[in-house]
Amino acid sequence: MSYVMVFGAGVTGQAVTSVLSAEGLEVMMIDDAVLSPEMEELESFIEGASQVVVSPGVPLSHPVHKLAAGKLISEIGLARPRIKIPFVAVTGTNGKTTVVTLVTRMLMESGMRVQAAGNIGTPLISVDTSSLDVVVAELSSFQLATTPGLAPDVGAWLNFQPDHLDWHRDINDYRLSKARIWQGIGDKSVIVANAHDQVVMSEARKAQHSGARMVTWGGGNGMWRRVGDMLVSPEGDELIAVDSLYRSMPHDVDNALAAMAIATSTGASIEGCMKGLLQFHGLPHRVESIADCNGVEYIDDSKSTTPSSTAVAIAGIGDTYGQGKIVLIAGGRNKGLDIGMLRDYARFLKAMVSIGEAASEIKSAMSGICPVTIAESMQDAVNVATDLVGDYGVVLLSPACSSYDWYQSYAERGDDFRACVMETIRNGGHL
Ligand code: UMA
Repeated sequence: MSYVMVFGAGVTGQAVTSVLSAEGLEVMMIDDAVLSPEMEELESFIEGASQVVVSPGVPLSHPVHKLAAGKLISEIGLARPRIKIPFVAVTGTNGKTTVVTLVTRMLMESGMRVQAAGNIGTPLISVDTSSLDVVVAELSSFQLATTPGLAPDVGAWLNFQPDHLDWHRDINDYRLSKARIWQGIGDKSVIVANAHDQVVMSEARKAQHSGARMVTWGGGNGMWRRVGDMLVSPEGDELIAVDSLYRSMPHDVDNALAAMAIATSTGASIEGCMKGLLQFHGLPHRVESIADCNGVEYIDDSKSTTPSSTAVAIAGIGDTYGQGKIVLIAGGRNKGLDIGMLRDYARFLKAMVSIGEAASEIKSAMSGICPVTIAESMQDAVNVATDLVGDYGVVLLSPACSSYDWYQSYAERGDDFRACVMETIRNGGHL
């Protein structure tokens, strides 16, 4: 009897194995960390399989993708046909988890039974839709790259910046993977797109040939937009003051507008959207203020794993503090991205402390623009940054790199930063 081969024994692989096994299918789970099969062995495992489900973290360069061609199906591809209720899908380089969280709350506050799933944590295949009205999925480019014909009822693409170039073949492959968010979309569906992002809008216009309705947000010309200090609906109604959001950096406003565009396209009421927005107080490790000590604010932005995301954090904080007030701790494992783009934001920086595998690369990229000190540990980095920042300013961890050189995840890195900050403060802070 043939079996389904599941490649990768992480959260996705285990969820797929459990669902398919419960349905009576035979499943063989393989993982490089446990087995690391020789090429011939891998070929023979694949030969005996009816289908091969590859986990999202397995890069396109891994031989399994080529060897299993014709048999490949992603966890999202397996899950999608099982979902018979409205299906909302959200992708984008930055802000996905925040927007999915906001949309989920807005729908709940509108009286709908809703669950968030996908890259946010719970695999889509594990969601029991029998007692739900709608599913909201956060989808990464890894998940979309191996999922054709997603056909969401509401599909949103938030923004596009270089990312994951250590996983994708190149930037175009990354873009095409993201564009799959709208593949197979029907004429009763809704395309939600960022009016300010040229790549997103160009792909949205192509997807519009399906007859799907387009809803835009952002900038001065999006349907959902900011006018003065107010967030405004497509009808021109002033809904909520920017100041009443838990924070009002430009990306917070973008996230709020995107979430309202998505939630109302899914049936949320304006009142539900307002309640969802007002209850939201941010997510951990995303420009999260963790301590204030004698004029110095410590901010954990460990989730910023790309230079573009770090740039957004620097610019937002720089807007409040003025120029030359941030000491930035950055570094980790570079995902094949151009760290040099941070040079454009150097006016907001007083100094940098670089960490991890990319420490020297960062020092060279910022040479002559911003002083960079290399630190050997997070505690060292926090101590050095605290000494450098002086009496007033911000120590910001916004690494622009993944955490996998020193940590298991960005969350573990953020938690370590917090612990080190507390230790520094206990030892007298910068005084
Ligand atoms: N593995 C191999 N060979 C490889 C790579 C990985 O065998 O070449 C094995 C590892 O040994 C490990 C397993 O695969 O046992 C891990 O699989 P995975 O990396 O696909 O991770 P999962 O645990 O299945 O979690 C995935 C997402 N992770 C990634 O895409 C890297 C989770 O997103 C997601 O929450 C979960 O599925 C449920 O959908 C995390 C993430 O970091 C948060 N996502 C990236 C991001 O947000 O930047 C895209």
